[in-house]
Amino acid sequence: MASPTVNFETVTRLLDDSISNLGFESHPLKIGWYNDVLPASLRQPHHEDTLAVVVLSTPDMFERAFLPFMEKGCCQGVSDPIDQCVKHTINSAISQSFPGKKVEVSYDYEMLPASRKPKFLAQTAAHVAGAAYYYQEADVTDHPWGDKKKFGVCIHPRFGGWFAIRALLVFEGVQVGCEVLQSSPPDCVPSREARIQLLEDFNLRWQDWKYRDIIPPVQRYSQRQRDYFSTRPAQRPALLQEWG
Ligand code: GSH
Repeated sequence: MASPTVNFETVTRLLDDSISNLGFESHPLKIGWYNDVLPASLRQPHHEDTLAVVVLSTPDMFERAFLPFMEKGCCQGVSDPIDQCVKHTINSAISQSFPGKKVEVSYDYEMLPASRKPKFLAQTAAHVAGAAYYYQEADVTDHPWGDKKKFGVCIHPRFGGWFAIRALLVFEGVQVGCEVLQSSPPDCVPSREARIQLLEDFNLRWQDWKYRDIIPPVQRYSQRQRDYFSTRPAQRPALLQEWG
């Protein structure tokens, strides 16, 4: 059977057939949209018309992909089981959905060896793909923080802050025409006051999860998932064992 044509319209449908029931979402973009907002040193080394996809994990990822992955016992003793699970899920989806296609995958935790810079800027990619608005200091008029830097944060229109950006897939050699128009991510935190609240909650007390509720989400992480991520990585295997 001939493999289906990969283009801007079909790419996320093909991918979602494999990963949406495991708690992942995919959003297409053109490399040019990403490169246009970044300085040369941070751009992706691909033609501006190249097709790419940003992959997010939603609250379901933990119960639908991670716990079953751990139950198979293939990650005993590794220090990065979440990253391994995400990598395994995305690699399997690529081989299943795009057999024979060259897809370069960068994960959120990967650094470039020479510069030690991240392989891609996850929040920028999610924003330009229209997946989640990246709220930054510059989005707050007359911000009250002087020269105390505040890190920005992405908010998803359905999950608020209850999601994570996991990977950028670049479909080398697949070019997107100029008929594809970029959509802005929904601006779900439009007021100055709420943006101040968001950036302060994220920068000063991210561990209490409150910034994630800046909009009412359709779903949050389960108590089990919160307990897992609130536990230090070294103590997480004991927690998994306790859960049986
Ligand atoms: N590298 C470790 C592993 O692979 O198990 C730790 C992974 C980890 O805790 N990642 C965080 C995460 O997934 C940071 S991206 N958090 C979910 C969230 O913050 O929503």
